[in-house]
Amino acid sequence: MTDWSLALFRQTLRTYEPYSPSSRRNYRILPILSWSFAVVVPGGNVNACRLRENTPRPMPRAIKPPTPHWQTPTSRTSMFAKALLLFLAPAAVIAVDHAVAVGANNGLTFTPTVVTAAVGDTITFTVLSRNHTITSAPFSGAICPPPTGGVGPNAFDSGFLSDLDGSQPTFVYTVKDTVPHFASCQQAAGAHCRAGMTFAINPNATQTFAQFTANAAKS
Ligand SMILES: [Cu+2]
Repeated sequence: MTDWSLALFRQTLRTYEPYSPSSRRNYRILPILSWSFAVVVPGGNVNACRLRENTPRPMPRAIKPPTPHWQTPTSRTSMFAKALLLFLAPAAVIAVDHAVAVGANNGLTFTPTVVTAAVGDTITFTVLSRNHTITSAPFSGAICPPPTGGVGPNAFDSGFLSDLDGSQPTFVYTVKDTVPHFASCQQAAGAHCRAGMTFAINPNATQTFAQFTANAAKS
């Protein structure tokens, strides 16, 4: 195809640009023009195809690729949160609540009498009869009644909790260390305490629950 015919054809295509506002009408005209070029100019159709390939087409609607998860700030936050959870998980998993009944079956008892607990564990005392306290006491000496507020580091004292109305009140102690803690009841000026209403958290070989109960009975 000569330069002038190519130029003319380009101009024709430009004139009848398929995407111009009057494109519907031009679509009808364009094949006729193309055909005439094919007849008049050998190779015109091939060039028409080439030209049409070069014709700008509407851009496909942009599809934004998803941002890689390692680049988004939220992802970084969630990854940090996951790492933190993994770090904290062991502590969260091993924290246990130990249930202790106080005065079950109208007795002067703690059930169970001994709890082995880790730091962070909780002990939930539920008073099932009468009116009692859960008060930390010394291992020996003046045990009964244990003093108000309890004895020793990380002492505890529930105060009087009455089940006389059937409300079954509770007291929750969170374990803060692993040293032995002993407890009893303040009721009746130490009578419950001396009668064996005794309890121990983490007793050991030198400070046993049996010895504490024996000490209480004598106090
Ligand atoms: Cu009591």
